[in-house]
Amino acid sequence: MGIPEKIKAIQDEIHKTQINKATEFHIGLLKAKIAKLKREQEENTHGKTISSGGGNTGFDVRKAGDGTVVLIGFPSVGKSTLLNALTNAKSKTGAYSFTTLTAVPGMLDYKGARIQILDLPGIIEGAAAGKGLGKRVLSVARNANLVLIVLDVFQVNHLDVIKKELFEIGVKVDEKPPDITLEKTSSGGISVSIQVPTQVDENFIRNVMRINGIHNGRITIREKGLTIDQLIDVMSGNRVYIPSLVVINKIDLVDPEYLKTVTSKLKIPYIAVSADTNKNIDILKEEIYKKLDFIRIYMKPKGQEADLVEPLIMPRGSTVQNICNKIHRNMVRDFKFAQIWGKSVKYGGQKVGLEHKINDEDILTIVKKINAL
Ligand SMILES: Nc1nc2c(ncn2[C@@H]2O[C@H](COP(=O)(O)OP(=O)(O)O)[C@@H](O)[C@H]2O)c(=O)[nH]1
Ligand SMILES: [Mg+2]
Repeated sequence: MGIPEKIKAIQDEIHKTQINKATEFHIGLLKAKIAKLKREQEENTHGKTISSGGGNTGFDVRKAGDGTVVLIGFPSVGKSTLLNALTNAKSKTGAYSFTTLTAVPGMLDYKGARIQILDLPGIIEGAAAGKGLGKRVLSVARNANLVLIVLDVFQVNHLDVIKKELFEIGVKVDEKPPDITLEKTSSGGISVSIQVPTQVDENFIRNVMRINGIHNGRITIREKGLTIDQLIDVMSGNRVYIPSLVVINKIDLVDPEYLKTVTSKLKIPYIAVSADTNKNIDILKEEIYKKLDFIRIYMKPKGQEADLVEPLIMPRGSTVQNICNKIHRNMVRDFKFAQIWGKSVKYGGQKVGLEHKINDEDILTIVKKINAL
C-alpha cells in the first residue's frame, strides 16, 4: 500500500469510529499516524528545503533585512500594487489574473528597520493541495515573520479560504506554540512530565511519540489544557507559528457605509487601504512595524561608548547567538563572552553566553577570543 492509500484507510477508520470519551485517544492516535504519513509524503515529493528553490518547493528568494513579510491573497486583489505602494519595488500589476508568477521582493525602510516584503502569485482554494502555484506560494509563507492577508473589499469572504490553505500547509496564524519541550536523547527510553492539567495522559503521549519514531527522550508539558490535536501538531514537527494582519484593499471603490458591512461580516480587526491611491498606507506601515515586534540592541565596542544612534533591529526573543549571526558569519566561532547593560541582566556589565536572551534597548558588548582576528 502506498502512502495515499494508507492515509485513506486511516481516514475511513476515523469516519467509522464514533467520537466519544472512550474513543478520543484512539482517534487521536489515528490522526497522529496521518500527520506522520503526510509528512513522509511531503518529504518524498519535495525534499526538505522550504524556500531555497530546491525541487518544486518555494521560490528562490533570499531572506533579507530585519524581517520578512509576505503578501498572501487571491489573484487581482492588489498585492503587487500594495508592494509598490509600501516599498521601492516595481512589481508588475495587471487587470487580469496571475500576473505575478514569482516572488518579487521589495524593501520597506521604517523607523530604522529594514523590512523585506515579498509579493507572491495569488492563491486560490486548493492551493495547499497543489492548485496553481499555491504550494510554492504557501511554502514561502512558512518562512516569513508576518503574513499580510490581502483581501479585495468586495471579496472579504476569501479570508476563510486563505486561513484554511495556510493551516493545511502547516502555518498556524496568530497562535502561540503550546508550551511543550521535547529533548531527544540517544537512550534511556521515554520520560514524560506533565506539570499542569491537560486533556492528554502519559500513555497517550508515549504512543504519539512512538508513532513519530521517537523512542528516547524527555517531554515536558507546561501547556494548561493541552489538547490531543495540539500535541499531535507539535509532535509532527512541521508547524510554524506566524502572526498575521488582515488588509482590505480597494476601499477607494466603496463608501463608509459599505465598510461597515465588511466590519460586521469579518468580526476581526483589519486595516482598510487603497494601494492605488495610497490611502492608509502609512497606517499599514506602522501596523506592520508594530506586529513584527522588534527589539533594539545598542552595540558597545569593548572599551568604547555605545552606539545609541543606530540600534541593531532584532525579533523579540532573540539570543546573543542570533545577534552574532547577524553581525558576521564568524562571530559565533570567535565568541568568548558578551557583556550586557539593560533589562535582561541583574547588573550592568554582566557577563553572558550565547544562549542569553536579550531585551529591548539592551546595550551589548561582544568579546572575542584573543587569537580571533
Ligand atoms: N480601484 C483600485 N484598484 C486597485 C487597487 N489596488 C490594485 N488595483 C487594481 O487591481 C488590479 C490588480 O492589481 P494587482 O496589484 O496586479 O493585483 P495582484 O494580482 O493581487 O497582484 C489592477 O488593475 C490594479 O490597478 C486599489 O486600491 N483600488
Ligand atoms: Mg500580482
